Amino acid sequence: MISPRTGREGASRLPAMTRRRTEDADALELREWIESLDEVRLRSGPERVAVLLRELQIRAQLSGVPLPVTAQTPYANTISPEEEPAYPGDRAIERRIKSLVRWNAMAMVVRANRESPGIGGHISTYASSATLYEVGFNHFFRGRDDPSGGDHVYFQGHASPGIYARAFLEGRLTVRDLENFRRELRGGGGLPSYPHPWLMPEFWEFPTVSMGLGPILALYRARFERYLENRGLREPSGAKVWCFVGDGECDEPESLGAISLAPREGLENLICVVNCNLQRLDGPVRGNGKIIQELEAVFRGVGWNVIKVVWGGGWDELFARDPEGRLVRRLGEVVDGDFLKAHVEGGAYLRRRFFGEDEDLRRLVEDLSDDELWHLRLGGHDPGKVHAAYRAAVDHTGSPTVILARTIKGYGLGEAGEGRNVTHQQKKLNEEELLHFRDRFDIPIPRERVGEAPFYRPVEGSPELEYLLERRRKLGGSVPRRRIVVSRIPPPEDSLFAEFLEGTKGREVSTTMALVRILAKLLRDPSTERLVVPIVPDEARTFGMEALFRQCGIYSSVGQLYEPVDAKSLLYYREARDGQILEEGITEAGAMSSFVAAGTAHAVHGVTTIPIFLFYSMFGFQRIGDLVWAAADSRARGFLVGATAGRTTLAGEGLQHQDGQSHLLALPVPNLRAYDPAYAYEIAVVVRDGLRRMFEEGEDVFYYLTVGNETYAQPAMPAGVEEGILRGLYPFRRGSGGVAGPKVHLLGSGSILNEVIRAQSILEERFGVAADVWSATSYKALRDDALEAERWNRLHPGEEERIPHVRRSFGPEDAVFVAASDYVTALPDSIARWLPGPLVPLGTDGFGRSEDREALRRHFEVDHRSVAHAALWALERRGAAAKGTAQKALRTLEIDPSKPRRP
Ligand SMILES: Cc1ncc(C[n+]2csc(CCOP(=O)(O)OP(=O)(O)O)c2C)c(N)n1
Ligand SMILES: [Mg+2]
Repeated sequence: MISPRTGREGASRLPAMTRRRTEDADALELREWIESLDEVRLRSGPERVAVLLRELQIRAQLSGVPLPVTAQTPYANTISPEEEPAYPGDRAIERRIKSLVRWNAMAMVVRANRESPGIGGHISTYASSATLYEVGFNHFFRGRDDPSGGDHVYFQGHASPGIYARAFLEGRLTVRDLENFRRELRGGGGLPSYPHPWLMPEFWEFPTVSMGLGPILALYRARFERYLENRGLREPSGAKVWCFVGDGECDEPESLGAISLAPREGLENLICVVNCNLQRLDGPVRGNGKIIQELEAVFRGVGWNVIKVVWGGGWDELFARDPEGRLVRRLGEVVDGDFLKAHVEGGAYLRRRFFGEDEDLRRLVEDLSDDELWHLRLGGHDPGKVHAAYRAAVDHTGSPTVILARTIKGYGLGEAGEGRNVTHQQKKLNEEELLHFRDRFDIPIPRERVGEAPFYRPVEGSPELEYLLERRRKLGGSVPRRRIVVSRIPPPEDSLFAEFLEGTKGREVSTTMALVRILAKLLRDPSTERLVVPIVPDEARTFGMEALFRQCGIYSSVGQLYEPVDAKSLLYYREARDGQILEEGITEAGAMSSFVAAGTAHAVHGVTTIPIFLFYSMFGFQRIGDLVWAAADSRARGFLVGATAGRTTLAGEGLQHQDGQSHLLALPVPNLRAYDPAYAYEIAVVVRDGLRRMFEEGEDVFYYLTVGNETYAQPAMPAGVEEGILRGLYPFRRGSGGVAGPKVHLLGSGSILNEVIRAQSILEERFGVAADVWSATSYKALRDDALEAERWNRLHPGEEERIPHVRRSFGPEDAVFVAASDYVTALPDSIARWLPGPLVPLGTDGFGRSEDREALRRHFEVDHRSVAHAALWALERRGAAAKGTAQKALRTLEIDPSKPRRP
């Protein structure tokens, strides 16, 4: 290094010097630099020092000096041209392949929209990322047959036409498939708009299109892979998780909110590629700023290895001819909005706007024509640069890598939308635009046919197909591919559940305690002990799970580097490399992402695991509903457990905490089985059934159970009710005394069943009314079953009618119904039309309150008095009780009718 004052070469360049003299020289040199700095500061102020340091930083980076981590580096490529490895493939043939993929991807969307205007689809996202994907397909993404078991690639959802188009060239999809893009319901099938394992279970692995979910799911997937390895459930494989993300997508909290986990866990198996086309749907991502610089700071700040791929090879020479770094500096000043404008305006504008204000810069590009200047490629469109970045990312150790690749949205569309604000929505190209596209990418389609936008696949045996198939063979087969390794887990012995069926003989326990006990036993049962993955977002003590810390340990990739404060206690906070519990901290989204990773491990990692995710029920479906939807789409299996559930069962916590709606939010999730169990035996029956269906029979369903923290004596299971428990309704206790007139049926769920049982006694003892009590374990199950039967009957009018479980449960006699639960009234209402009599639904609509259970149940009118009164009112309306009965009962039951309904 040259000293700024003496101009002398630094000691590090003089190997012949003795150690002592080298140290002296180093010290002297350092002193001189510091004195220079001080001098400048005194003479010209701190601002000038900052300017000089920035200049030096640019100089250092351009000459290949690795700099210590700082938030931002100059607006230049991280990898210098000298560091780029030679390209391992045939660039010309790869370009031809890529061009064909581009064409077919575009043609799919154009043709779909010609035939069905408004059917949608995206051309411009893939157009911007084609090189990012093709370099991956030809050189990096390993398929399932690779010894690693394959990489896990999360494709940007809107790039799916490109992924289909490549699968078409690989011979995995047919012309008909492509013709039926976004026409899934057509005969012969079609292709879904976006990656959905539910719809293409042998193709897509990961749903990504709800922005932000791909990144967080990928991140926790990478961590889960480590978990499997550290626990000895899978051999370390070296497989990578590749996550392709949009730059606009990075604004979703899920995209960046969890990124600090990855460096903390040293997830070198995670590579995130951000397609920085500087645009989102409506316009620029950061018109007034620089998204690449912003993302660099965010990722680098938490310890990611950041590789910027901003400029293509054509720029290298310009930078080389500008050792002062004027060009990098200027490009660092230009805001993204200006870059976008320059791309649309062309070379003359670019020259004037970026190079025109500085004599040296003008000279730097004077031997380039406007057109040449304009066509200098960006980094994300240069396979050499992209390859170098991927190579560096794959070889990097110790931390995750993010590649920030600068691209152009709608690349190749020209006037039809390249880089324009409307490009995201561009779905139609006219003949002229198609011709332009054909010519730009040399697609061998004759002029007279271009207007039809025909799909193009070279003949079998052509060099392009041979090359592409050979590359994929070498890399372990096609990607994406979802492949299930069948591994059936035999269910635990029935004896595991026996104690729960017997009841607690008067001892008061909560359903949460019962569930945690089942979990603890599964963690000891030979068939499930290693495979259960308990997941909690910092709530284990709330649910009484702390004994599990000791029993099976909390997973930590580094073990436990400290002595826990409670080391001497029996239940100390034990972290271990092979710990089993995923204690995620306060992130329901992260915990849910772990649930998805564990619940799909059979299809992604070749190991079946059984996730049991316990969360504060209010912060489940309400907060992370979209991740639940993605879990469903992913065909994840496992148990979601909403603990401290129920608007009135969770006392004291008030409006934000008391959950009275999660079962309603669970209602639309098609493959979810949701239960609101009242007693320990109901939980045992549901969990046993879930284990059988999901892990023995391999059904793609998952379960949701709510459990409460109210303690009460758990009764023994009545005989013969298992099927009813699973189907959603069974008779818990019949009323005594045969009274003439309509039958009274009282339905109760969860802890509110106890109120209903009390109401039964009140009705009998104080009003002489006999009522049957039913436990309604799942309105969702009842409704799904009834809808199914109803539909069948509608479509098979001549045949014997199917009778849904809810209807079959009750006799043909005249009856009235009261249904009470700790959830909103919409739930029981959802089955009302299959009941053979009028229903009075009682529920907890409205905001919760900080109060005790008794007051809460009175407030929401789901207490025993309200249930009894509702039954009397229903009877009176039916003409089966004397006029005035309900009015009188208000007084007897101490119900204040003037109490306002306060949401
Ligand atoms: C959660 C969510 N919100 C909104 C959308 C609608 N949407 C689809 S694509 C898009 C813009 C994407 O921009 P970017 O992430 O930059 O991707 P690009 O197409 O530019 O590569 C939006 C807003 C969505 N899919 N998901
Ligand atoms: Mg974008």
